[in-house]
Amino acid sequence: MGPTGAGKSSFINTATGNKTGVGHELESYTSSIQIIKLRSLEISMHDITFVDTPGFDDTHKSDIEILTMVADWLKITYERHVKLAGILYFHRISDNRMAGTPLKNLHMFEKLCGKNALKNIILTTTMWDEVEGKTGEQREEELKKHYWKSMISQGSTAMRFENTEQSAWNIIDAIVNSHNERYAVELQEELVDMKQGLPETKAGQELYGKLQALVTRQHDTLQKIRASMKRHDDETILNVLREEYEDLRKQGEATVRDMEALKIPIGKRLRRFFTSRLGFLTFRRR
Ligand SMILES: Nc1nc2c(ncn2[C@@H]2O[C@H](COP(=O)(O)OP(=O)(O)OP(=O)(O)O)[C@@H](O)[C@H]2O)c(=O)[nH]1
Ligand SMILES: [Mg+2]
Repeated sequence: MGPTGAGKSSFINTATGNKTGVGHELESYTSSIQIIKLRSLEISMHDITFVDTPGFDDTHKSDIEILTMVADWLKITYERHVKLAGILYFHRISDNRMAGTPLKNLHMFEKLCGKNALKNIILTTTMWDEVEGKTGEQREEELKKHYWKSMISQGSTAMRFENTEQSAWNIIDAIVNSHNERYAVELQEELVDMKQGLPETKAGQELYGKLQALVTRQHDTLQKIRASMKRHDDETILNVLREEYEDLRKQGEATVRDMEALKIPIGKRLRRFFTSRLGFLTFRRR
């Protein structure tokens, strides 16, 4: 698992010698859960099943759609008594800051895993060839000291993927050879054992909180744009503001749809604000 473009599919391809499923555009690539099976003795002594997931912040799918997809797969496999041997969580060491997408992804991932499964997680850094000098090591230290600290203290391990077959297998072997007990991820227990709906789970709640905050932020920004549109008469500025406004309004609409899909209550006032074109038309008339 991990953000879009972190190198999840590339890792599996490098390990298995497969050539498919890697993205080369700026857009996210893997759009559904992919299963890649490796029979014992092909490369390893064990039967290994790789599960490739689409990253959050996909260009085509909303976070809700991705979480629903991952949750469905985790639920079905757990109902069949299959537990994951380990989870690799991918992070690009070439990312120069830990904000927005990578951070949001990590929070969601932690919620989805829960405590027990953290022991079988390898925080895998990629894109080492994209960083120069000591930059990679410094970022790795920063991740271990700060963002990954609690996961590592609860048993997760950090490893580097150096984009070679050998390096991929060092990481896989760390899981296969550890003989750690297999744990259900918390989301599986919540969905199956506790019979919770996705919105009630910790991962669902994490997304819920994010959506609420997003709607409020969009609402505030739109209000500000509205006010400045009323003040400025310059056509160029107005056009820029109109574009920004329209962009936000579309995002707002999509967020409202996501919240409805999760059956999250959203205030009537906010729903009307995003779904009606009234506000926009009012500016046009000026
Ligand atoms: N330079 C460099 N490029 C890499 C490395 N690993 C992956 N890439 C490239 O990064 C891009 C994205 O890789 P993917 O494997 O498709 O990423 P993903 O995590 O599967 O992305 P989604 O399917 O969108 O969630 C591809 O163009 C890869 O060739 C690496 O270690 N170094
Ligand atoms: Mg992929």
